[in-house]
Amino acid sequence: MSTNTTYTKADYAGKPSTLCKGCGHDSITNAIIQAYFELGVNPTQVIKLSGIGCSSKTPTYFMEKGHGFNSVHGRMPSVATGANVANYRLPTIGVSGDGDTGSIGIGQYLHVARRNVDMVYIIENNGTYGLTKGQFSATADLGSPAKRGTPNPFPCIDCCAVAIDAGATFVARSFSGDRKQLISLIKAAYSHRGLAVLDVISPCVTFNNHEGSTKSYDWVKEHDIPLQELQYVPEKEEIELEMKEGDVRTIELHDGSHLTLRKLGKEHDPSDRASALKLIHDGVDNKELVTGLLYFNPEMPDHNSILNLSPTPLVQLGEKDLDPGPEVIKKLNASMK
Ligand SMILES: Cc1ncc(C[n+]2csc(CCOP(=O)(O)OP(=O)(O)O)c2C)c(N)n1
Ligand code: SF4
Ligand SMILES: [Mg+2]
Repeated sequence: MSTNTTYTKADYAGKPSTLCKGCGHDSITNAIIQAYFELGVNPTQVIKLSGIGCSSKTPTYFMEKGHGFNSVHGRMPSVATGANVANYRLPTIGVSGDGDTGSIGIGQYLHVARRNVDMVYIIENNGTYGLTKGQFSATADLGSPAKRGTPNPFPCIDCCAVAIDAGATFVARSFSGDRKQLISLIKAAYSHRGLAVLDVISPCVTFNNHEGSTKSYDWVKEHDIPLQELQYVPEKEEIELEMKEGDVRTIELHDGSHLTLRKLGKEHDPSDRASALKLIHDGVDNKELVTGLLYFNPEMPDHNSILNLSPTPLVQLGEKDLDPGPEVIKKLNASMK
């Protein structure tokens, strides 16, 4: 439920989508709109970024008055890092595709994770290059057939495993068709200080929704194993569980809000890095799609804290604030001789 009385839901909308009817990416856009509306985020004061792809078109479809930048293919992470360093007060959300992140952008992705840049990073993962008409991306599973039947000869890159290995501090997987889980995870990702990766399986109805594809709606529905039932509780609200009884655990996020997790099936401790990686790799081997919060580490400082930036965002510093004066410059020059 939303306690947002400052903005209407329409304030979070963008231009009408031009994607194919039924594309998973549109469901993710709707979940972003709902989550940011419920959080009460000022929709004009966000940084929204993307690379290139059908997925990367989607920031146009939400928070129209936010600060948007559509970067080069696979280069969103470096633009996001720069934007976040320039003004850490504006929350940053990046939307990417499995091609944009797992193929051409894999190098930049590793470094944004390693630096723990404070942003929500959503991968709209359909296992294919939708925009360029259906080639396999690096997240397509080994043996999963293309639309004309050719099996993928290469093993997949798992964007969650790679992010955990590289140093990301909040890593979750979801499905565009599981709106409730997705909205809770987006809200929790927003409240986390550091890199929050959401790898969302998002079927491409035009090029990768056929029988046998491990990114089709039918396959995902049949193989989805949610780890937890999730409930996001805002900072100001008391934790009143809507959940049925069970094994419930609550984690506190950096802004004082909470995420409660009720164990559904498999035993998993999201603070255990090694077991998160094992869970993901076992999932690939056993053809199971494990969704939910996979890994969470609130202890690591985020990129801006590591850089020890001034409390005033860099973008607001004037010439006077930045000029140390002739004496300091003289000393500095002398020290370099
Ligand atoms: C440097 C560069 N190389 C290749 C392309 C062609 N290209 C555009 S989008 C794309 C793949 C997009 O796939 P993905 O990120 O998974 O997005 P989707 O369309 O599936 O949502 C490619 C290869 C490009 N635009 N720029
Ligand atoms: S081609 Fe695929 S990914 Fe692109 S809009 Fe259509 S369904 Fe979505
Ligand atoms: Mg794709």
